[in-house]
Amino acid sequence: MEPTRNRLIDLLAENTDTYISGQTLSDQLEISRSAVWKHMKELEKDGYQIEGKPRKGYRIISFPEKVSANTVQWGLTTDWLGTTMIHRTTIDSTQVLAHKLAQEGAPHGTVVIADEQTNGRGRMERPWNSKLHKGIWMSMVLRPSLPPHQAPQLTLLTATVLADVLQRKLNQSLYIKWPNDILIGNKKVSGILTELQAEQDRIQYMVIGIGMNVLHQEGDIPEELWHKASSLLLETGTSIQIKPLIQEILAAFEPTYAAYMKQGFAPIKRKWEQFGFRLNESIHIRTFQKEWDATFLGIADDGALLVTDSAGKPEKLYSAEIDWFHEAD
Ligand code: BTX
Repeated sequence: MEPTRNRLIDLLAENTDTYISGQTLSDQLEISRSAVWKHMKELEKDGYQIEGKPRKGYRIISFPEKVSANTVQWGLTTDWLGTTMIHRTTIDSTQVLAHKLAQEGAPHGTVVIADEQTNGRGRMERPWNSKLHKGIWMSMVLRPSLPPHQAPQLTLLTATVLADVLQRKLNQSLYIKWPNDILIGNKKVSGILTELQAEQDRIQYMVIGIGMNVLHQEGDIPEELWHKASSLLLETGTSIQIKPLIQEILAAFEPTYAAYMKQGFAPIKRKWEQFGFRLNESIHIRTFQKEWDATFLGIADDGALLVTDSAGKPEKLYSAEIDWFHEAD
């Protein structure tokens, strides 16, 4: 957020029980009184309720729940993630805008958030339902100095961050279904889409998209997804506010990413396996050549799925059709 506006909110927030004069604000922020007034009008548009009294000054009455770049950035505890933030009420896909901004040179840590996506996408161009004000629809631009083959590790890292944040908030068991779904019970509440612009040996930038169903009630989920999708509200009975949840995810992502860049993938792999759906259980696998019942052993250092082959030896899988719910006889 613009630093002046952030400081203005800080000043108002420190003085909620008293009025603070326009002159004091103008002195402290080193801007003119008309500039103070303009900032107030912008804050009101974001849903801050500010009372202005002649000869007394300004007092903040309520802080918005509304999501905007200002409201998310105020109180955000990150150093670089979300310092550049773009919010749209409606967008085709936050991935599309994030790619465009990245190509135009947007800095590492740029975040794009929308209240609604009209053309949200999952992997392999599958559609991602993104209903207005019901969930988190967000993309992060990252510029890691990594070779492209390590990119899948960042998908798994993101999944551990989401699982950790949700577990802290919900006190409910949840799972990560390889590679990128967060499940509560057997239903998907969140998905991650990692896209990459890379040269042969270097990532130029990545866009990590996070979709999370937060406040959907039954009618908000399309009928064709009822059997596999749900929301935090439907699964836990708790209405979680979207703005603080975004802030928590960003605040948890930043140090996890920093630790990964320093220490590598091993801690992430351990964490991922704590949440791994069907770990050490039987799953059914189909590839072009064959199909077999396997035991899910975990994930390999490069993010591949580790299963037993038909002879019972460990095998890495990068893509296959997996029947996760298969019960061995
Ligand atoms: P995925 O390919 O693993 O999952 C897509 C599949 O999930 C769909 O084919 C459908 O069956 C199901 N699905 C669709 N919408 C939902 C939903 N809201 N909840 C649960 N299941 C659903 C997962 O892809 C990656 C999703 C990333 C979405 C984010 S939102 C912000 C960013 N912008 C964007 O366009 N995509 C990402």
